[in-house]
Amino acid sequence: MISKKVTDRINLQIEREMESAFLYLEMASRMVNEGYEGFAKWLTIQYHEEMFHSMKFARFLQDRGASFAVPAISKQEVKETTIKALFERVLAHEKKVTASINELYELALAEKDYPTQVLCQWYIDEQVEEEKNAEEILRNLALLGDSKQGTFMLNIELGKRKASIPLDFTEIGGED
Ligand code: OFO
Repeated sequence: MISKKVTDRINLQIEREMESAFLYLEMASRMVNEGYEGFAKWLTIQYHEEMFHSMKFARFLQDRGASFAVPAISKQEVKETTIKALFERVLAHEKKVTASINELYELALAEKDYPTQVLCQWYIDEQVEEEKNAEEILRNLALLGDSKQGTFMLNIELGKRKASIPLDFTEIGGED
């Protein structure tokens, strides 16, 4: 039986994952307005990934007989004026999410909740990937400097990103 403490903390994590989703959707919308369809595509896929992260937690709660509370997500403001600043925010945000996942893992350890510990390991791996992706984009942007042509080429490159997760949440199994 999952404890109320762990259930509440997972629900909080679901809220944070959905906030991430809405942040990236807002950023994607900004990129479309500025004509950068490739950056927008990358960020839109990131939105779907974050919704997947949320729903994977939700399904886990449901599989363990607990309920998931659909959070009210406030609008995520994006005031960054350059692509570099935008992706610096992505990286800073992912670092915060990593800390939040680690905190959940520590709670699962303290509560001797083994299934939540195993689930958290999936997210711990995922956060390594999330931070690496943002760092890679920032490294590329640093190499390009002020080159508009280079930035446009990176935009084309990132536009090739494909979703690696099921977009239909009912396909999320409790077994993965
Ligand atoms: Fe869910 O990994 Fe980003 O926030």
